[in-house]
Amino acid sequence: MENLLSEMRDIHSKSHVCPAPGLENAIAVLTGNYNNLYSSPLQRCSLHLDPELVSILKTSRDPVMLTFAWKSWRDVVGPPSKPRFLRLVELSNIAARRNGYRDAGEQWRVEFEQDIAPGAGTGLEQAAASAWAQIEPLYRQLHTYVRRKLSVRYGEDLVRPRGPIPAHLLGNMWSQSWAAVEEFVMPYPFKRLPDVSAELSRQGYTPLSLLQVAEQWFTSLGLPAMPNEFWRKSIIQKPLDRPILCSSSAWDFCDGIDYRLKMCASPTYADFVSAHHELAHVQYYMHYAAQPPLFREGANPAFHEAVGEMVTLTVTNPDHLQRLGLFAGNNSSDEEIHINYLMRIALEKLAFVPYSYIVDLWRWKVFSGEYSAKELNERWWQLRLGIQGIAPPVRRSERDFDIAAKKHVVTHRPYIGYMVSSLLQFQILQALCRAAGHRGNLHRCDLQNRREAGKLLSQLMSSGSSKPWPEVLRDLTGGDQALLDPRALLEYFTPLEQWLRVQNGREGLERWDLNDPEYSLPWSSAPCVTSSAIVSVLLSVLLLRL
Ligand code: X8Z
Ligand code: ZN
Repeated sequence: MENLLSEMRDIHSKSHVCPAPGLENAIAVLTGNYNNLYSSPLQRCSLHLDPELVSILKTSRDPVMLTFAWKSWRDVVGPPSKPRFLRLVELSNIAARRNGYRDAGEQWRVEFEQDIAPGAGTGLEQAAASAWAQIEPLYRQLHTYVRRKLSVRYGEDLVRPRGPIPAHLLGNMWSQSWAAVEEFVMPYPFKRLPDVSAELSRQGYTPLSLLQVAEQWFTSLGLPAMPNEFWRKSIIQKPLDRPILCSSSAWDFCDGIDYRLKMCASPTYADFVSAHHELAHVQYYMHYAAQPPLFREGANPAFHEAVGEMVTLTVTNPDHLQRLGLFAGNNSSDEEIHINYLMRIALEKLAFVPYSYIVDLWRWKVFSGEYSAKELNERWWQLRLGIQGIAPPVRRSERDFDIAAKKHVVTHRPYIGYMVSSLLQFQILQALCRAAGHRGNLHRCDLQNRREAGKLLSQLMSSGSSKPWPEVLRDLTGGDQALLDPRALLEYFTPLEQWLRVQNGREGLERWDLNDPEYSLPWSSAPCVTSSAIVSVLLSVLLLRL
């Protein structure tokens, strides 16, 4: 297993592609990578997933370029990963069965303590399906609206008015976050959301002052400041003397003193968000430090991320940004600004829910044998279409293995925790805002200085994984919520949902179905071909008779 994992990790991190003929200049401009223009043929093929291909997907608006980046990444990683992945599934299942589980999917799900006992049930599967059923109507409203705007931008031939959205047009390699197409879909384009990056730069923020603002948010709730050790040993800006991997992370050295951050902070909105998120992880570490080592974790695998994301939800709202002086010259009480803000959050977090569901739904069914090795890609695209409403930009077959485009799949890391956390962050936010006595819409809840909320958050984090998560949730919410309870998320987005329903108007637009020729994409017209083939055979028979 370790060998297979290491081979797949290498395929993922080392694969690179060559610019398609005719796109070299445009790619150089988009990615800032000029190797492909001036180097030897070998060096020319230097487009990696990150940063080049990811950034093409994010910034290009040319469907040919987008198709190139989307397809070429899948071409290089899919086929070599497939046999290795299949063998990994076999071995994982053998190991799981020796441990008394039906298959590796069940072993993964047990981490969430929803299944009653090994081999006894699939509680998490049911909980996820039921949560998705409740969120789907809201998601379809967002999908319908975004599709219409993309249809205006790219034309109805490419984005069918009643069809799925082509996967390469959503600004993300996996169509998991739609934040990069914000410019096409802002409800009130003239009511601009705060340009936090510009303000941070203008006001001369440094990596240190950015982190201090985040620290101050926690201390204002009565939570502890970062210890001296943290400030002494963390990396908060990109070192000049050596290369490092810049993705942000927070570290617990498990001695009750040493906590560190690794981040290449710069004065941008993304890093403002990330600083709060990472410090939330450190707060969690500090709070459960008194627990025995086994319990120094989140209450279940989704809690750590959920707490971090909850903090980013409350610190990005326009009221809070105005309080920090990062929303210059605008009136944060304008309702239209808040609809814009809700759209921004929906593109990031609501669009992500079905994606975070299907990655493991697919893997659970592969582990259990419900999906056979002969239909892996077809089944993946059935979920992509049926649940996400996304279609591939070019025809796919079983020679492709598109799910391998995602790192968590080839590194064999469970993904359902991201779905749980997508819902849980709203549950935690709702509970803290209630404790803080917040009235009115949930998306306008600003927790700064709310010590009652801080106390509750402290309590949640201090128990680590020493209590079953339902107890932790009960203590937090006062009783009536389950894991994967979407009510708080739905409450949060209510004003946007009402707005979307008015915009989308006509009934039935929220549908997509590749079996219906009216909705189908140019290359996926099997039903039309079949029916026209039948018609032509009938006509020939008729003509012959005549
Ligand atoms: O993998 C991550 C984090 C590390 S836990 C960067 N995320 C998922 C992804 O990138 O697919 C965060 C959002 C979902
Ligand atoms: Zn995190």
